[in-house]
This record gives sequence, C-alpha cells and structure tokens, in this order.
Amino acid sequence: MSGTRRRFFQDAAVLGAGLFGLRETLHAGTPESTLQSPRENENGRHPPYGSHGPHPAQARAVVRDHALPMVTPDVAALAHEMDGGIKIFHVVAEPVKRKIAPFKTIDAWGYNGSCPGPTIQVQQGDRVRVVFENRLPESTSLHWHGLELPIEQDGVPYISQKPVAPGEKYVYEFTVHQEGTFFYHAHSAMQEMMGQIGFFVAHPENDYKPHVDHDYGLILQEWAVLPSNTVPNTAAMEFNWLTFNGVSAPMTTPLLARLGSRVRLRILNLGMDHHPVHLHGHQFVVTGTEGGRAPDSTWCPMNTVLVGVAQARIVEFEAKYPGAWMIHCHLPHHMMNSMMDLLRDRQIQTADQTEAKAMSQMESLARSVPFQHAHPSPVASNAESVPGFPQDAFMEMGMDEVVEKPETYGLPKNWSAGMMGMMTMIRVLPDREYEAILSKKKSASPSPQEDHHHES
Ligand SMILES: [Cu+2]
Repeated sequence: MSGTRRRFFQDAAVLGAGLFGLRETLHAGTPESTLQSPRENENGRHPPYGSHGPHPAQARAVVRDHALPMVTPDVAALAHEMDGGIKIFHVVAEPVKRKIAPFKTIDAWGYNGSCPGPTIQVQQGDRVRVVFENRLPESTSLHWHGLELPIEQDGVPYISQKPVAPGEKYVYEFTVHQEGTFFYHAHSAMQEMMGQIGFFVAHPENDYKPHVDHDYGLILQEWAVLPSNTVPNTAAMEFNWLTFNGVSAPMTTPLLARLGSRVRLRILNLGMDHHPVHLHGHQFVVTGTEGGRAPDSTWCPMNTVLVGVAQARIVEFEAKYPGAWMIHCHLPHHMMNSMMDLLRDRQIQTADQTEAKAMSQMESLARSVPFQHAHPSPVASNAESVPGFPQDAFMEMGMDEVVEKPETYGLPKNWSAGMMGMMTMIRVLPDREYEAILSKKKSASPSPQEDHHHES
C-alpha cells in the first residue's frame, strides 16, 4: 500500500471528526433512562419486573414475582398495572426511528417507541390483559408466539380476529399456563420485517435449577437499508444491517457477568435467515427452546447454537474465565455493517480493483461516517500487488468514544474496531472491576430501573 493511500485513510478519519458532535444520543427511540441494566441482576431477588416498586394493588403479585428478571440490553422493559389479579400491559404499534449504528438511523416500525418492542415479563400462571392500540398507517394485530391460548386470542387477521384498523384498540386477555421464552409480533410478514417483534417471557412457577445470576435476552433482526435510505426494504432477500436488540456492534451494550457466576442467555430470531450464535471462551448448554425448558438429560456442551427463524434458544454457562468474550452470529456476512454488496460499486470484488476506484469508494465511505474513526491495523507495503486485497482492511472502524458507556469502561483501545454486525460481548469481570462498572452505571443513569411507559 502506498504511503499516499495510507495517509488518505488517516486524513479521512480526521476529516470526518468535525462534521458532527462526537457524542450523540446512542439509543434513538429508547430513552437512555429506560434501558434495562445488568445492575438489576445484582442481588438475585428484586422488585417485580416491569414495575416501579411495590404498589398496594400489586401486593398479591409481589409474592409470586420472585424470579430474576431477564435483561434486554438496549431495549426497555414494559411496565404493567394491576387490576385485581390481572396484569395489564399497554402496547402501541407505531413507527419508530431507531439508531442502529452511530451513523445510521432507520425508519422502522415497533411498539411503544421501541424497536424491537419493549420486553414483557410475566409469571407462569398470571392472568394477562394487553390493551393494544394501532398507530400504524395500516391494519395489524398481535400474535403471541408459542403461547397456548384460546383461538380468539391468537392474533391472526381474519382467522382469529378482525384486523385492528389504524387508530383502533383491541384487548387481548389470557392466562399464561406455560413457562418459557415467547414473543409477540405482528402476524403480517412485512410488518415483522419492519421490526414488529418483542420478548414475552414467562418465568416459571418453580425456579429453574440450577439458579442463574444473570439472565439476558437478545433479539436477532436483519435489515436491508440501501445507502442514503432510512426505510428498510422488506422485500429484499439480502441484508446489509444485522442487529442484536435493535443495534449493530459496536453499539451493542456489552453484557456483564461477575466472574464465577452462572449466566442465562435467551436468543430469539425473527428474520429471513438462521443465525449460528457463537460464544467465545466458554461452553454452554441449551436449556430450553421457544417451547419451554428442556430436560437436563438433553443438555450437551456446545459453543455455537443455530437459532432458526421463529425459534428461541436458551443457553446457560458458568462465566469461568475473565475477559471480554464475543457473542456473535458466525455467518461471515452477518459480522459486518452496511455490507457493500448493496452498493453499486462493491468494495470487495473479484474484478480488477484500481487504486483510484478503491480510493473513491473508501473516501465516500469515510465521509459518510460523521465522526472520528480509526482504521488501526497495518497493511503490507506490497498489499496492492496481492490479488484479493483489500478484504477486511479498512472495513474496521474504531469508534470507541462514540459508543462509550459504563459497560465499555476499561476495554482495550480500538476495541470497537473488532465489533460489527450481529455481535456483542460478555465481560466476565472479577469483583473489583465488576463493582467499578456498576458504580459507573449508577452515576451515569440515576434511574436505570425506570421502565418505559407509553403515554397514551
Ligand atoms: Cu446471522
């Protein structure tokens, strides 16, 4: 690689720095204060999930809501009210602006200002009422994926109910007799691909064994958003943005685990592709599926689990080894952001690549990223004489400061350059470091347990 070209990339990175502020709100559509926090998992026993604390009407529920709540990083929890013994949730389908990367905000559809929708958690045995309102420009419904309920609650347009027209409300009510990891979604294919999906977790009447210290949820989604566009192309068959809980790495908030703790990770997929999700440095067992808990005689050691479309896979592991361990889809094209294949001129191509052409592509890419970023890894001086070059060179964009948050504290410099697409990490931390991040979180966010509440 010529010195001129190398300098360009350095210059381009600096050039981008002044265009916009370095710091922007990281979570469009999901106010920072409502995001769920790993701190909630600290003591193992908590106030009822989705509530602001004990409320007289909740007294009965408090007794039953003993489970460790699942935390969905970057996605809010949905608060509930009690009406007698019934848990009431308000769900609003509506368009959502979602910042999926520091330099990319899309026009998705979701629920209650969030995409994916806010996480609903109940207790096995609960009577649940969902007051649903449609603020989309077209009809929709809510389907309760995996739940065994009366047909009139199944949420399928024309088959089990009249579609909910724009501006209309619809009330779902059912008793949850199962335990497990379920989801709610629009039962309309294109609406699903616009982002209309959320977790519906039913905690078991009797705690799962063994006990876990951390319970995390990840929703896998795919988006086809052409350059300079904000609206996903839901008819596309290939995707250039891949997200965990509505954000692409390095914007995904790292999961935290205390060294020696046991971790549950619930992975849910509602897209067009199956995703082999891989964990570094540890073995896990699959303890359940979208159908509920699996008998422990079926558990076998793995470190990659294929999460098919419409499936959930629940894995558990002992966080034995300190470090920042990747959790990512292992499909190579799902480990990238803004895949160039959708550009007219591909960055990676098998035809001759002239330096001028590469320069102009890299320049437009660098200019499209409105903040300082670094391409930290060196390339050989003869790189351009090697057929196939460049592959990963220049795709990495270090942007540590832009995605900085308490959970990233202490990561090695340029860590963000190694994170793209469907990736996050679990930081397995010895006590002192774990506590240090928790206290940073505390001071960064005065009320992280405050739940997203939609004003209707
Ligand atoms: Cu994938």
